[in-house]
Amino acid sequence: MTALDEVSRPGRVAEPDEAISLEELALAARNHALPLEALRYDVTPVGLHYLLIHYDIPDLDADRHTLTIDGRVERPLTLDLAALRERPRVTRRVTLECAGNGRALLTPRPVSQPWLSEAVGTAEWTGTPLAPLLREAGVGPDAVDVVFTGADHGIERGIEQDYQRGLPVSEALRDEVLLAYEMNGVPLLPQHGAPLRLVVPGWYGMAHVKWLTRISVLDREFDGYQNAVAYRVRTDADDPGVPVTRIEPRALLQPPGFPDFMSRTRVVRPGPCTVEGRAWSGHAPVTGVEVTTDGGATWVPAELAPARPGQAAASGEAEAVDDRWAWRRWRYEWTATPGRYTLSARATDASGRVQPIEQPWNRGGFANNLVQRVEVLVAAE
Ligand SMILES: Nc1nc2c(c(=O)[nH]1)N[C@H]1C(S)=C(S)[C@@H](COP(=O)(O)O)O[C@H]1N2
Ligand SMILES: [Mo]
Repeated sequence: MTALDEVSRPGRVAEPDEAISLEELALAARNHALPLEALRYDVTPVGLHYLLIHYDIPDLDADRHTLTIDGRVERPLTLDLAALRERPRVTRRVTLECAGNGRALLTPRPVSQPWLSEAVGTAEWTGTPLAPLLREAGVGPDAVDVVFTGADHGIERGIEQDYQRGLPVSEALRDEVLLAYEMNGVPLLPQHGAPLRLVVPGWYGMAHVKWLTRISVLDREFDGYQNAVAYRVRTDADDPGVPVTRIEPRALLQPPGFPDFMSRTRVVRPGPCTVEGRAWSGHAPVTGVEVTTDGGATWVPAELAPARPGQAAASGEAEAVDDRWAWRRWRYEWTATPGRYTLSARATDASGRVQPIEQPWNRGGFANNLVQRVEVLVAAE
């Protein structure tokens, strides 16, 4: 036992009737989700985008910030923000989702940031592609992983660390991976990684390292905490598990009608009711969304909005914005008759993955894409 262990908790799963603790509430109050009504926006307004910060937002000065590329490269590089901004500029519309989304709804509940179903958002990220920079630095033929280091520092499960994530070199060299300095056409806000973050389209949030200071190429697999200990799908504490990578398909409903303050149950008036929402997957394009209004007894296809590659950018970019990695809108016309209902939607993608209706449980509560349940009361005044 070290001194740090005294203030740091081991990973654990809640007891059967254990309520959410003040520690979990403290995390939830810092790290907010997307208000579900904000699913109405194609691009999530910056302040409504979900947030996940392991430690503290670091105190960084954009004018003095530098990025170093080193490790197994022929020519290590150090660039400031001005140099990065002079490089080719690209905007991509990308849906980000936290790997722990849905955790608090699992039984038993893994104790960590207690997300419900809405740790998601879509932004237009502007920056410069990473691959040309790595090629300029000269990635060695023996490269295995690329490690991205953030300026934030803390302790997790007794281990003091800078936030660091390794990415396989083949993923780091994908055309779509960006070093982003703007979000929705404005400089990154402090909470989203200012002045520089990584964006890895298709991957769960933990890969998109914020407050980026260093990129190091390794000739071996990165064995740092966030890859080797956290972010692994394990059935029990001794299971080495498999790494969390790409986003599993998910559909969310923009809850219809209006809510009760405490229960969040929706009240809908009898008659025609448009049930709509968004669906996404980091593996392959979404190919279908089905809706149930009877708690899962019957599923009916929703209408999926066309994928619109090349649509005009909300960020005011002259060039068309690539939205292959962004969520798609879907809708279903429901005729609501008085009664109580549980509404759900489930997404399927082109890889054949379908959202499960049984919880995909694992110890960390990762990549859980169990269908959302929205309780609705259809009642006249
Ligand atoms: N440096 C650093 N990068 C980070 C994190 C962090 O705590 N520190 N959190 C990660 C996680 S777990 C998620 S889900 C996303 C959240 O990005 P957002 O807050 O911009 O939505 O950032 C990722 N990048
Ligand atoms: Mo996350």
